[in-house]
Amino acid sequence: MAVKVRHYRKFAELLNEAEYEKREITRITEDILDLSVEESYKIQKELIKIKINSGHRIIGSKMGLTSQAKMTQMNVKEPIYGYLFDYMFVPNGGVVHLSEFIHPKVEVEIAFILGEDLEGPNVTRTQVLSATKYVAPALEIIDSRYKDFKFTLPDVVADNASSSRVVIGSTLTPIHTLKIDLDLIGAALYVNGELKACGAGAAVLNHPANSAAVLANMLARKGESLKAGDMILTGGITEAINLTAGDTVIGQLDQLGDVSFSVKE
Ligand code: OOG
Ligand code: MG
Repeated sequence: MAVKVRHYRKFAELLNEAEYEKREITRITEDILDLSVEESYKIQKELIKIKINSGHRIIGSKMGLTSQAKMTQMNVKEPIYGYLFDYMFVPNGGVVHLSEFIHPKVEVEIAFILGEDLEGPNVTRTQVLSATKYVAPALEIIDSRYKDFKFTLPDVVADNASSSRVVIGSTLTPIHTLKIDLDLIGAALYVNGELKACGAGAAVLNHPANSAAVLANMLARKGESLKAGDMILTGGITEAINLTAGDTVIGQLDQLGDVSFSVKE
């Protein structure tokens, strides 16, 4: 049974309410067993419309499930994208409260800020690198609206790729000043001074610029494109780490610097 068009809105409303009320819901694919990825992006689109209609503004986009560590952790095999909104922004060194979330996790990522438009199809990593103005260290807080943080690919697409909060480091590094290429950049994630996960930029589709290229090419299939000034999160380099009250989280990336936040009750 395919999803009837009128149902996209219903599932989008359910996901939005779950985020707003911080309450888990059952997976859409428990209701609609054969929900396709294409249909799930239509639900995501309705969800984005609901947020825009309630006065929120898009501040960037994100790729998800771009590393083997993330794909293995979530048992999902294809990259996905979603959108970041103004209410998700947490200043570097800021505080979040556990009460804002259902079951949050954190990931260390590399963010790109474009200096030129990027329009697919066939965008390459080289084109991404020449269109990028700055790169920055980022921490993404993801918070699936689904019970026990478990989902299939279409479920997580519909849920705006689990987007919840984003922290960007205070230093934006002009990409042409990098002395080591982004695939060789080391990334370490510390919680309360303890190393929880580490990896290198290459974990993200061999090079984080490939992730932005995949995004541009996925958007092109929908007649959309990336614009100068856009921020893109390229995806978790390592597996995501659960957050608890009292945590101070620091992401450290070679050349790009640090990014941090803390979690209170
Ligand atoms: C989906 C979002 C994944 C990433 O960086 O891989 C993501 C999830 O794992 O809940 O943001
Ligand atoms: Mg992420």
